[in-house]
Amino acid sequence: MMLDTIAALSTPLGPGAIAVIRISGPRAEPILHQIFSPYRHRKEFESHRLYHGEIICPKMGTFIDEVLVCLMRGPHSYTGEDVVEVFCHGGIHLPQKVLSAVLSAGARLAERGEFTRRAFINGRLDLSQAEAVVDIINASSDRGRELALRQLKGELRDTIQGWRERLNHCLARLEASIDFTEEIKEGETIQGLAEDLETLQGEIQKLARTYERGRIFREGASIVILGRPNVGKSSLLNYLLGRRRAIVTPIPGTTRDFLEEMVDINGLMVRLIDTAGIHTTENVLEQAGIELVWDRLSDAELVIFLCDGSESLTEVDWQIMERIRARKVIPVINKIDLPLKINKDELIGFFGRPCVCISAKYGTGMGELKESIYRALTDQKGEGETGVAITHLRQFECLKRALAAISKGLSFDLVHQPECAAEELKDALFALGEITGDSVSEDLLDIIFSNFCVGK
Ligand SMILES: Nc1nc2c(ncn2[C@@H]2O[C@H](COP(=O)(O)OP(=O)(O)OP(=O)(O)O)[C@@H](O)[C@H]2O)c(=O)[nH]1
Ligand SMILES: [Mg+2]
Repeated sequence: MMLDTIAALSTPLGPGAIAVIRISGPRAEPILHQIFSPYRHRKEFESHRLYHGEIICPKMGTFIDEVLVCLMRGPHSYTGEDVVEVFCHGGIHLPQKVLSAVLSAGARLAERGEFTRRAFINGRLDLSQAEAVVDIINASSDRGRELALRQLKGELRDTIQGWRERLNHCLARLEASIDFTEEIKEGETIQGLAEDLETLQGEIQKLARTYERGRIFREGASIVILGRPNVGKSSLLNYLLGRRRAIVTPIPGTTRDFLEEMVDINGLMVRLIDTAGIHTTENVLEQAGIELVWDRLSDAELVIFLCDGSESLTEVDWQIMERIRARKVIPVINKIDLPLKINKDELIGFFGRPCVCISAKYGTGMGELKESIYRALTDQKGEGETGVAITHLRQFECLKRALAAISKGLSFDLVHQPECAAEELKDALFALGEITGDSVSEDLLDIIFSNFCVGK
């Protein structure tokens, strides 16, 4: 039972037409009566209706702003408690004046994520949905937003809850076999149990494998365009960006430093990095630029290896290829508008994957390149997602722990050591419960909700 009433500004402070102040808790409605004077006299407010009127300072009785207010009585509100939202004029000064009035009428300033934390505690959201709320606010791409919305609808929660029910059933069968009686023969209740657990293990593994993709949808990815001088790296960056950001000239060694730009690739936000052409040089400035390329490469998710199709692969091309062999690479042949001299098969043979042919100057092959980038980063075609995916390291760690516990459980002789196996299944249940928040400590909640903004 939560007794205090919290309030916060739910929109960013700054110039804007409207700001929203949110109040939640048992005193939300009395506070509304104290600070709000409706233009049409009324004693009671109906839930989920907008009212027009004035905010009055509860101490001085002075007029603060003309506003709209809405009372949403619990449990039919975001937090599950009585909630009031005040829509006042935006700006820097005014919303703070309205908030001060609310606070002096008896509310306390909310902490980060406290509204959502209350929604979680009141069972309006599970923890995976609460995490999705932050992801929606922070989403920088269509795919990231789609995935967060699906998580908010409860797809991940439903999947996890289904698994917990099945695990609970397995546990019950194991426990029945521990105290088997005359009627139940030894081992009878656990027939087929190992197979059931293995099936479950397979499903959990499948979800765990979506983490890399989910993370990239949520956070985006870095892609380095790599190649020797003059192959068209900066032209490619410019084309994908849709503007002339990088200098392009026929002079090899035009790009000295690296350039980073955010680009939307089929709904995925990626950081595209144009680099200095790799070659052997005595020039200290160029050497420094080339060193930076290798630095940037270390934390990139994908490398676009660009070569010039109007020339054969050179010594330097081969040296670069050798160095990126172990990385996730898309080999790309540029300048296909010119007569081709490059031996495509050598490139395909080396990387063991198809190469994409483009003309960065004329835009040929860009659709295919974007599709390849999307697929390489997500292991999927770019036409909308199917199935649930996890997006947070925390969720991934919980799945790993559940998998380890099930494996350990299966390593026991289920007929003769059912107690040992049962202990492991309990651990697996606990780990899965941490994803939805069924089993979670206050400390963990503090960490999760500290990532929220105030007012959410
Ligand atoms: N014909 C043709 N020329 C291209 C194409 N792409 C780039 N070029 C030309 O190739 C030259 C080098 O292009 P850049 O984009 O500056 O090449 P870069 O790889 O960034 O070169 P550095 O910065 O020196 O490493 C320019 O003259 C471009 O116009 C293409 O698809 N076809
Ligand atoms: Mg360049």
